[in-house]
Amino acid sequence: TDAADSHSSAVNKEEFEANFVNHVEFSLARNMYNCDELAAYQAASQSIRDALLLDWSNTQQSQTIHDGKRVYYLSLEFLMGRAMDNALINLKSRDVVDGAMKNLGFRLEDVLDQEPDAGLGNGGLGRLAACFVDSLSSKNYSGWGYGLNYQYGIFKQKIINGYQVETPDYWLKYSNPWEIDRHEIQIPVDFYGSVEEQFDYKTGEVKKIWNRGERVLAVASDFPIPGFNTNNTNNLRLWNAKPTNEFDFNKFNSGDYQSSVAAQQRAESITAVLYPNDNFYNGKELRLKQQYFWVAASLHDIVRRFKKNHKNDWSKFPDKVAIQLNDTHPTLAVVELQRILIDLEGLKWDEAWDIVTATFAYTNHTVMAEALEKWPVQLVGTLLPRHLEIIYQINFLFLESVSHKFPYDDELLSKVSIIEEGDVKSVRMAYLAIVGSHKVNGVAELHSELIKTTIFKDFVRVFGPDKFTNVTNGITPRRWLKQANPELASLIAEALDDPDYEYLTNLGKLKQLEKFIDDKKFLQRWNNIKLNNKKKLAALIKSETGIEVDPHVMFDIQVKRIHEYKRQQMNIFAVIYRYLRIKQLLAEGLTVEEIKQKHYVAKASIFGGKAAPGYYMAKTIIHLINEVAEVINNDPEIGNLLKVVFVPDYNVSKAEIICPASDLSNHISTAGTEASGTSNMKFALNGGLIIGTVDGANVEITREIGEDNIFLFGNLAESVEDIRHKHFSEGVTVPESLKRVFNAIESGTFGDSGQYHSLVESITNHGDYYLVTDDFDLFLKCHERLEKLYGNGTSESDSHLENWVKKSLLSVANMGFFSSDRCIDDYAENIWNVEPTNQ
Ligand code: DL6
Repeated sequence: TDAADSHSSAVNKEEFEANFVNHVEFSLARNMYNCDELAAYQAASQSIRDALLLDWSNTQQSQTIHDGKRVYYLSLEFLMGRAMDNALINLKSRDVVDGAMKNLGFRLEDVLDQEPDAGLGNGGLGRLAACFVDSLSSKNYSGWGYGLNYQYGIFKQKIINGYQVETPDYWLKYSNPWEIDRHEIQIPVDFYGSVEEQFDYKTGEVKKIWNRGERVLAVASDFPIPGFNTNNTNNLRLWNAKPTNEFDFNKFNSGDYQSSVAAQQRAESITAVLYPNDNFYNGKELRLKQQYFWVAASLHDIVRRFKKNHKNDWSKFPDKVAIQLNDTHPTLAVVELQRILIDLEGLKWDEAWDIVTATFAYTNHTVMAEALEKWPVQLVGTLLPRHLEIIYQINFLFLESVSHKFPYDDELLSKVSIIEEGDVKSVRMAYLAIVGSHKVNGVAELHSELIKTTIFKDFVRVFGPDKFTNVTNGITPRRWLKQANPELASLIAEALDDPDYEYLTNLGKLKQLEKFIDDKKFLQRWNNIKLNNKKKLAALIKSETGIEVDPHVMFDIQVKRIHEYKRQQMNIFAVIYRYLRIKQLLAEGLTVEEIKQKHYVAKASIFGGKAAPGYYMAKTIIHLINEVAEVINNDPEIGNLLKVVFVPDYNVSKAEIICPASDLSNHISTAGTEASGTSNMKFALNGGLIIGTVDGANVEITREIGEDNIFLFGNLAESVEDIRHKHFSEGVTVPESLKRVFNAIESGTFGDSGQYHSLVESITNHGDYYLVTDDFDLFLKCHERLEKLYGNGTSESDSHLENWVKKSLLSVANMGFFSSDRCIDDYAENIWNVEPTNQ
């Protein structure tokens, strides 16, 4: 089915084999007799990369000649995962390379397994960026990503004695065959120094001169991003920080050669490591340096490219350039472009500002207060003195316009001011991003409504509602269906009579699957694929943890970053409750079989996810899960009725095995806290059902697939504030069910209870901010309901097909909306004003 004709660079078997041998001998300086799997991976990826480069350079050339508008997606995180399998799929060359590798004496699967994940992101935000660059290429847009080439990506998580231990992820250990080092692209980036005023006698104006302090170089590494079924191959440009050749001559002359070199080496620390926080602002100076380094380099690159074609015709800039700010991390780009235009290019403030605001748009990914960036004025002023002045000027003019529109409303002025007064005067980055952009979007309908009524409500008054819009997130079906679940993707291709997998760029076609709803044979094939995927996950679990899970039991999965708002604690409390009940039923004389018949289906509760290294509560939750697993998995009475697993080091490659293997997955955040979620989409697209709260994109998933095909529970976002208030004024009421759980924890059933005190007390004594007590029984009830539908025991029974597998089929059939291709079209039409190029 690898119809490769639509790719000029599709891999040809003989050429690939010859190229492979050539790379083994001349790039790796080895020979075929001592070529191990790692070398085979490197030679194979270099051969595939050679093929990609043809499309890549043709694309860049034709985009330059065409001179259309280009989109630049600025993201501090691109959680790409592995590249080789994805490239083979998008080039439609997987079968060819599979055959070639066999001829060369290798199994493609083993070779693919050698590739380290490019873990340049924390979670949803970074993975979204990765899906977006895939869709930009696949939908024939001219679009580049800009980010940082961290030497250390997200840490590797080990579980030792039940605790998370972080180890560094030096993913570039064996060099990276997918990156093209552009040593010739070096952009100087300056920090510190001071601002000087110079009077220009000719114009009578005062010019601001930034006398820089430290300078570092931004050196580009490029990653070709192939599209599916098209030659369009965009570029992801990631910057590396390098020292300049300047020596600190004072130190050098005074004989302190060592420290002068050390200072130079410090430059590289800017891109050394990804900050491992998800949904949390931690205010480190090096992080602010990373942000400026990245946006300065990217903007100078963009401006240079613009000037090549358009010289100083600045009014055209927004017709040629759209820049999307992925969260507030790149907000300094707004200030930097204004600085370039007024200080370096000599434009007047207003003319420059119109260009800036027409160019930028901003995506918000969270309403959580602790995630919103607020950089201390003092820090910004020291690191970037000229930028701070410009921020003050932006704020001054903005507040002036607000007071024109709303005279005498001082309260409003202080509410919308970009500068927050207080003990630590700071720059509210989200406000700066709003003021500097022409559009602001949230990432799911509920979230986009919430930002308008909570954190940004005053800005809706100031700018009117039209500036605020929604683009519901999506995922790329190339990676999250074809690559992760080849068997299901192939069954769908067969069912849709679509041997070329065109549906992968037209995901609405999945709807046609509905006609198989009463086809028992089809449902059985569907269900067998699920079973095979569960077997693969069971094998992964066995190899990673030693725990044996029976693939015939229900797989109930929650994998995502560990966060109190995502409520893994509620899930593990429910597991404990179930265990206590089972023990009670056994004590009353029931057998395991009887319990399965009458009470509980046999299941494995599978968890995974990283906790930020400094997030104590999240680490406590991981520890509790592991201790509960230890007790339950070693209880000889329980059999396969209940197993608990924590899969260590959850990452993109593991998600590709885990998402296709769920019967049920958990998306159970406190209503109003999860902006969108994207793993909910990955699980549903792979035929797993969802248990979830009315939060984030669960709302739209429900609308698309139908409320009969999803299990929703819990208090709604609109009640959350009132409930919190009630907790505060009347205290928290712990339901009986949860009391039993807390008693078990406190009596030491899962090890020293002292280690869980803060977790339990955050609920019982500190206001239960995430509403665990309010949603716990609803969660249990919802489980009862869904387990009846799942059927007792085996997953092959007729009732299981009728009540469960049909829902699985209907979910997949209606998930077309959640392709990231749809998001990109939406952004293109409503925010960027760009059209696809002709291919
Ligand atoms: O939009 C992508 C992703 C959403 O799916 C998640 O719901 C949301 O939590 C996440 N937000 C962040 C915000 N962090 N910062 N900074 O990661 O975005």
